[in-house]
Amino acid sequence: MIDLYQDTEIETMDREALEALQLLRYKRTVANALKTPFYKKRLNSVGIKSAKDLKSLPDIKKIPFTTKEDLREAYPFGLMASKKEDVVRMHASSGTTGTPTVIYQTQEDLDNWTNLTTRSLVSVGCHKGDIFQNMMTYGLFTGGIGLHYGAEKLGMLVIPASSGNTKRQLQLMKDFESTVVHATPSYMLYLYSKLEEYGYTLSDFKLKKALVGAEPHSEEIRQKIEKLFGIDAYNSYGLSEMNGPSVAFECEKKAGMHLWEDSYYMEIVDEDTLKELPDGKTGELVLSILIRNATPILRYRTRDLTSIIPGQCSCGRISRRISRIKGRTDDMLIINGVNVFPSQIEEVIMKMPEVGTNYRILVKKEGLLDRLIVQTEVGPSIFSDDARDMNALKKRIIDNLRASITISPTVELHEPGVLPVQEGKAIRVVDERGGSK
Ligand code: DLL
Repeated sequence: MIDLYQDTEIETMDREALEALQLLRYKRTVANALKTPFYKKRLNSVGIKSAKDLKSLPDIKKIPFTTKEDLREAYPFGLMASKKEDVVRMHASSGTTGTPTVIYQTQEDLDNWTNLTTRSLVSVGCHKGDIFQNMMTYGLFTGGIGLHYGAEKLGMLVIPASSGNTKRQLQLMKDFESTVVHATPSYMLYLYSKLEEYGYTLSDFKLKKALVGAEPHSEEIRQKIEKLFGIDAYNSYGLSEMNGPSVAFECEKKAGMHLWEDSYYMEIVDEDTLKELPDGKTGELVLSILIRNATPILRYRTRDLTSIIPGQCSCGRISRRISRIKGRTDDMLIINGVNVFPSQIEEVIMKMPEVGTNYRILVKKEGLLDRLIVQTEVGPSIFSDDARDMNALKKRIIDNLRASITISPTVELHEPGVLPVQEGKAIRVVDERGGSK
């Protein structure tokens, strides 16, 4: 018998009990936070001198938000709340856009995180006996190592393949009969596009599920992965500041991602007014981590845009669900005054069966005007030398995009394999306008 839940008591407790647990854990986190000079100053400034000053969950709203800049300023040790000798692991963001942000974990913190990754794997029907090929990067990035321990704890056979080396990935998948893979959605599509070149067909594999995350992707991309490989694909969300993967995970119902509320306290706020938004309304996700001693982070502005899906999931889990990440507050493009999210473009083009597995959005300045260029690969059987066919397809893509984003982009069609591919997170948008966005 395969268990439906990893921890029935926690996953199906009633809301009152969950909120009591959240308050208890929030207080513990605040007590830890007060050990760091950064939070001591912040919390004291709003009258919180000890965890006891937090009498109920609404009191949390008094706490000022924490931003990425705050974490950068605290680099390298400013937010460490445990004794250095009790810390057993660190992770850091890549720091490509500035000083990296660092988080630390004690052994207990790691055990708590592992518990969540195991829970997430169970929620998508993984079990002992599965062969888990982990194609996320291992290292300072949390994607690889994060799910690794959870999968081992569940009893899956883990292949720590890490990212890249597509030829070897395919060989491992075949020879060791991988049943579950973990990768970015863009890499899953790339993997598929390489099957033929390396001499494989789908019948060589025993693959059943893909866990995809770490980058934004539309429902259309999920469906494309599912259709191409003939498998189930599940969305996984997380960020290094909150440990990494398994902050929120889809369950087998595929009806939004359960944000594990016993471990993370979530709020959705209007990104401009910072006022809390009701369920169903899209805004910025704000998270507090409730299960980490070594680096407490309170009311962190993730910059990710999502909404709380009203109502309870039919799987019976109490944790509320968030919708697919729509983009980031800093992702939005302003094209000649019109707001466009890259996700809107992806949604439109990936609905069209003629469009292949890769695309890129370019934004340029031409004189005073912005120009939006959408480059898409076309499926191998579609690409044709007949200019009339290709022009007709281009026109259909432009028409569909105009109907959604109200502007007409230039569309360029490319043969499969021409557009650049990244090993880790895909770079979908290249904005060449400099600071003039
Ligand atoms: O990407 C952690 C992770 C690893 C999640 C593996 C899932 C799977 P960071 O590198 O810190 O951590 O990047 C976090 O990536 O704030 C989102 O903007 C984006 N992101 C992560 N998962 C998703 C997702 C990892 N499922 C940032 N959908 C986040 C959309 C996602 N965006």
